[in-house]
Amino acid sequence: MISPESFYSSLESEGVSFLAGVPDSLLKEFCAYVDAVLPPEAHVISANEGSAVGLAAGFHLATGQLPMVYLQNSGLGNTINPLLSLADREVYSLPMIVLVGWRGMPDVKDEPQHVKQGRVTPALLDAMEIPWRELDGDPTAAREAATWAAQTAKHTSAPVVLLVHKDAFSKAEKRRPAVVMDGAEMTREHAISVITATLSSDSVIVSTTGMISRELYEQRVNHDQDRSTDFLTVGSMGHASQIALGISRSRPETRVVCLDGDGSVLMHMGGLASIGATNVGNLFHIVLNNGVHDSVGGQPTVAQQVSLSGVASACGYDLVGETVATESALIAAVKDLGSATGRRFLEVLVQPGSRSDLGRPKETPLANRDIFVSRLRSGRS
Ligand SMILES: Cc1ncc(C[n+]2csc(CCOP(=O)(O)OP(=O)(O)O)c2C)c(N)n1
Repeated sequence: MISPESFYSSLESEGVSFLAGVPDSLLKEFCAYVDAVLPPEAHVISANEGSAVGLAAGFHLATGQLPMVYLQNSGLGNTINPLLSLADREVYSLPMIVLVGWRGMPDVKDEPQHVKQGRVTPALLDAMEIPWRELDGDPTAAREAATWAAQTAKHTSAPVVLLVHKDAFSKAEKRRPAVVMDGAEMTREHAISVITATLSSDSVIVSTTGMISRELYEQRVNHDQDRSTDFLTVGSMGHASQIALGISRSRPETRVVCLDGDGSVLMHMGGLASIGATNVGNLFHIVLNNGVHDSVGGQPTVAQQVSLSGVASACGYDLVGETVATESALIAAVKDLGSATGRRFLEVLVQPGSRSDLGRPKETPLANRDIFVSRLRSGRS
């Protein structure tokens, strides 16, 4: 396996002096290490993968030095525009190493949302004419790959990709202790159970990528609750609120709830402006803010410093509740905002972490879609 510390030191000796990215489960040990050792001026956990490319571009323009961007291949789509229309040799020709966690690699079992993305990743990189190499767990090959990537990026003055296999990295030699949001008393899973128990049972729920959807699903199964009201957005991180908006605009009589995460909201925060500017539909947007990307290793998000409620107010939501951190305040706020109309927002501070035996949805995304739409279109919600 590759030690995060020695891989980082290979990169450093090749002149890499700035990193930006969105954390990934396959890269989590490397991400934890750089998050622990790099000062803020040398590392940014960015809102989305495209903005990480932008940050890397700006760093290179300002310093002439070589940056690295890291991401999960799910986020490759977010990078395509800035890689092709900014960093590409035929545009501004900006060198950078792009470290990509390869979820859904062929012959490695993975979740449905990763399978196709994983299969087409090499072809996508080829189509983008970006040179790439794989990084399995071999430490010597990893050192050579770091040298190859840095030399190629500098020589061509363009992006190069290192595609990282599952289990390539060993445990981080250093990691920052997790920060708990001020006053957060509930786990995310408990908050979800309180929310679902308090909402009116005809509410339709669109939940975001990662543990939030998994915990919602588990809770439905464990308590033998109706699952036909839930759309689990297993992929497409950051878009759950817009799926919910699309539903609520088209079915204004339906109570639509979006269960979002702070990392997901930040990823495409412009969506909040679209919700605030909409004057049709009944949408209750709830953000479970644990201040971290919990689903992929717990790396911090800037939602530890940013008031998401303040952003929602500024975007023009009809009603923004006081941020809540306790069970009693959550119940009161969900009753209050849940029975109101228009576009409403509630930020819930929760603790990081999840159960180690948390399951995954047993139904396929297609089966989830089918039971969801048949319920939704039947008018029972
Ligand atoms: C475009 C994209 N980038 C990255 C990922 C990997 N990923 C899955 S869940 C997640 C973190 C979600 O964080 P948040 O919304 O705060 O929810 P939490 O896991 O903390 O509950 C990330 C980065 C992804 N699925 N898609």
